[in-house]
Amino acid sequence: MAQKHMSAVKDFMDYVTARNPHEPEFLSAVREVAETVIPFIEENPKYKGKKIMERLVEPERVIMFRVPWVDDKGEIQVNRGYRVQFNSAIGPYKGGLRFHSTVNLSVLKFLGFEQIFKNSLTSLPMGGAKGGSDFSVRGKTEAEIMRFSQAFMQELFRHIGPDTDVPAGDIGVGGRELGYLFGMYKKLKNEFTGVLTGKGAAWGGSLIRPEATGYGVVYFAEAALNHMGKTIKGMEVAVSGFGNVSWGVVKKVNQLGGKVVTLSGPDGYIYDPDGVKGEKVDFMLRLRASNQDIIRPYAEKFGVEFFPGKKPWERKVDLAIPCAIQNEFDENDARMVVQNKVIGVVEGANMPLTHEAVQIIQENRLLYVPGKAANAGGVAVSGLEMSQNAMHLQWSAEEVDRRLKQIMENIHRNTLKYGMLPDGYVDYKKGANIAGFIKVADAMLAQGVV
Ligand code: 2IT
Repeated sequence: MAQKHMSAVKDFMDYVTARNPHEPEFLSAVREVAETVIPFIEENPKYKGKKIMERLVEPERVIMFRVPWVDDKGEIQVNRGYRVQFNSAIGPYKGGLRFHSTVNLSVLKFLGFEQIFKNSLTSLPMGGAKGGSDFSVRGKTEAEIMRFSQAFMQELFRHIGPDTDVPAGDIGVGGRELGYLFGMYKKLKNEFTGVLTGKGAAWGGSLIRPEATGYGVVYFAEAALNHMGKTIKGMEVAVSGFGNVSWGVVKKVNQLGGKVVTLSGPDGYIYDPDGVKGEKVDFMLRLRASNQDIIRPYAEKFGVEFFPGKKPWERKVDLAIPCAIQNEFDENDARMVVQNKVIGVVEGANMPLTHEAVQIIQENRLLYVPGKAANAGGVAVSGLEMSQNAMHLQWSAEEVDRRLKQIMENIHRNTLKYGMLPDGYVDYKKGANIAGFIKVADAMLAQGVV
């Protein structure tokens, strides 16, 4: 980076840090974008001097609310609810809800900020948002999850709507939770509308939405591998997590002839040399529904090795796809992956790699694809669900999958356009940030200072 650009990035980061001093996750998401987008702005008179980045880092609105509910023992519980409505320049606010113990304002601002660029990349008209609560489904009963979800929607409902803000799922919010959230919204508003995506197929949901995030990750990985003259067919893949994203990745890797040999939880990882396939894939869904948040039962049921407290990145594989949570993959993991001659790392989760890990991977010229490009298939099919809801019809699974594949290949082309470096290496981070930025920035400039 040129010296003048470096100091522009530093000045901007000092400004953002001073305004958001206690938000490390948010600051690191902003830094990832600023380092690639500020030099681009500096070189483009159209964007220079318009304070676009200063406007972008300020959410249009943050809603924080009390979520009181009664547990099975009759005790009153209090959680905190949030919706960060970050940017609506290119469409209604859109982004998931996360129910997890680590949720706080910084985490949701990081996710909402990422969502602006991700949604822009899909080419569909969706602004950026994120929400959730510090509630964890771990150890909760079905009835407790229902009461909490209802209590959460009792406040959120007045801030969302099919043309205003359309939430979906994320960690801890799957089909079950979305059902309870949708039921309460419908009761309060007396309206059956497409206010949430990821709905069940029988009540307004899109086919393939549950699979979409993971399928999209693998479509993107395949496009990037093809660009290198390779294919995922025959490859061994290390995956972390065992939730929605991992599940979709496993299914699509299998379909394309690859093999996923690891899954993980907060308790460690399993190594399955035969590959996660057949009934093992369905078992992932049962593990998720058990609300225990551990992977060990997989090893016990299928007689494979379990490595307590370890991460899958120590395995010698062809490709690594972290699908669990932010910052799960650090610089030591990056060094291990480089040493093991892994082809690259494709992010299934949102920012699973730390800043230092990304640097090491890219410096060593390994393939690196950021989540905002690779996992955009989830929100893309959410966008397709909104279209189907607006038209009051439902496309076939084949139709949705075909459109998803097309969207991911389109994102790949677009990121390639801005990410190709003079030495032929593709900086997908740079490509995704700039391609995502341009559409939002153009819309903001057109709409004036609002
Ligand atoms: O991180 C994400 O892109 C999501 N959790 C999905 C958001 C959505 O609105 O489908």
